Amino acid sequence: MSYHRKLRRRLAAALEWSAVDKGMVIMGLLIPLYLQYLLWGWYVLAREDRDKLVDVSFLVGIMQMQGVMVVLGGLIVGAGLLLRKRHPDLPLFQYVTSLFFAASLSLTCYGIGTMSFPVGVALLGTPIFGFILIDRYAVWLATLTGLVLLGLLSYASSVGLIPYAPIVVPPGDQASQLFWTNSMVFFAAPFILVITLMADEMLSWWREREARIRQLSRTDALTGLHNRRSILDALDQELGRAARHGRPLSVVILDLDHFKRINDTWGHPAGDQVLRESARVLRENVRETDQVGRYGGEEFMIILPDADAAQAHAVLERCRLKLAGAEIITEAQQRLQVSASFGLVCDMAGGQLAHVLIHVADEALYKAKENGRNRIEVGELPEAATA
Ligand code: GH3
Ligand code: MG
Ligand code: MG
Repeated sequence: MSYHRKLRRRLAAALEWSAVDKGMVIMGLLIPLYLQYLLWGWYVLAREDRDKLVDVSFLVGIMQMQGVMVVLGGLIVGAGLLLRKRHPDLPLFQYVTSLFFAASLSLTCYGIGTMSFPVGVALLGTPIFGFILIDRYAVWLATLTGLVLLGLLSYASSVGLIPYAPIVVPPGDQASQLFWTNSMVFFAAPFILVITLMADEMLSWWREREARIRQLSRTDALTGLHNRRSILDALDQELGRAARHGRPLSVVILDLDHFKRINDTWGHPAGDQVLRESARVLRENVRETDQVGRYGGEEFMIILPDADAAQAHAVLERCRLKLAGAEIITEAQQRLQVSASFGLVCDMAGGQLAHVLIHVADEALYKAKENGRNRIEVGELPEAATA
């Protein structure tokens, strides 16, 4: 398995993690974020032109607050480590961590302006991330809290109660403009990267899983053929196509002969193997465009598009002979043989209803059984239906 697929599997597994572990993921993302901001702060403080770029006293104040957030975050992580063992499914932990995430980030973001690019990215992106991973009510609560806080801060600065973006010294020259553009990208980048990657991986994984589930829901587990639902869907589709193009369509129901005897004599697992082998023989002896399904216990349906009765009969005769001639060796090294009886019906111009065709094929199958089994009988469509 490629490294990428492994990573996707691991990320997908995170969906099944306990509530506390999911909360820990949030803290695992938040704390490095604060360290990133602190690093930025130290870098700016170390610059000679810092007074042209930032309001140093506000920056130091915000950095102190971020330091406090890291310590608080550490305490929450400590609590998580304790809870993980004893109450791994405590939903409260997700609420606490996501609220802490939203509230502390909103306050921190105030420094660079509540209407800035990183705030927009975080406000839109984090709930997406949250909805994928954690309890949706926790995400709603955190998002609304963040919105209210940002709204209050914006309002307070718009009426002059507090300054807007107090860290930022309005860019005077090109160099400080560039500095602030780069800084905003630097603040937004982790959100963009993590959220885009996470969304891509999760959605790809869901698409893969959906395709797998759809495949499973249409496949018979024992034989790998279409299951009953799927072969009946295929019949409806092929009937529609035959009617549109005025082409013939043949339908066959076949039933293994004396199958109960095989089960009774050799056991159910041997019976299962006979079913698997029969399915393989049928699949290998029809055309690529024909469809084979397991219609019932030991009954199969074959749909042969574009085949009139004579052509279908030829295909089925080959299937019948191959099946009767096959020697099936069971796991216990018993050699078994099986035959089948076939009921065929052909709709010459594709205007029939599925249930009519099935009924006629069933009757032909019954006749094949009556006439000695291991044979093909062709059913006649009722007069009204052929008209
Ligand atoms: P006939 O020639 O008239 O069709 O006789 P038969 O014995 O084949 O017919 P019957 O309908 O009496 O028996 C069908 C048997 O198929 C009964 C059931 O136990 C068996 N069967 C159905 N599904 C499965 C399966 O998935 N595995 C196995 N091993 N047996 C199955
Ligand atoms: Mg049978
Ligand atoms: Mg049967």
